[in-house]
Amino acid sequence: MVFTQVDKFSTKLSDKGDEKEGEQISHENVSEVIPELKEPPMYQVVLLNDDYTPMDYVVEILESFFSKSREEATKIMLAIHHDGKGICGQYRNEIAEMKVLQVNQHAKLNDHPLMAIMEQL
Ligand code: TYC
Repeated sequence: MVFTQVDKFSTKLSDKGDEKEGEQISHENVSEVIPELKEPPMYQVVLLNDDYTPMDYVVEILESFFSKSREEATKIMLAIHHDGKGICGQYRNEIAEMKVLQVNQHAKLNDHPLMAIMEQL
């Protein structure tokens, strides 16, 4: 049985061949090992500054949706306030999308213009 692992994301497609262990594998067999899709991209969730959302509310959002400590959340909130935007965390697509939706929905329900977006890394 031929099992050629080109990298950890490769898959064996054929059982053809009966090389012994350590035996060189022919090009014919190597071509049967097709790499699977690349690792999915990561996204950063970014909070945008505005003139109206209370600072305390932003700190609460960072604590509850992004698991930041009070101290860390305060630093991030102030960085956003000064720089216009700031990174809250990095996630895979589905998780980043969910965070953005949850934050924007929460802000809307509480009548704040706070907005989260996601950016592919
Ligand atoms: N700029 C806001 C204020 O002065 C505070 C704020 C910080 C708003 C971060 C949004 O993502 C934000 N009240």
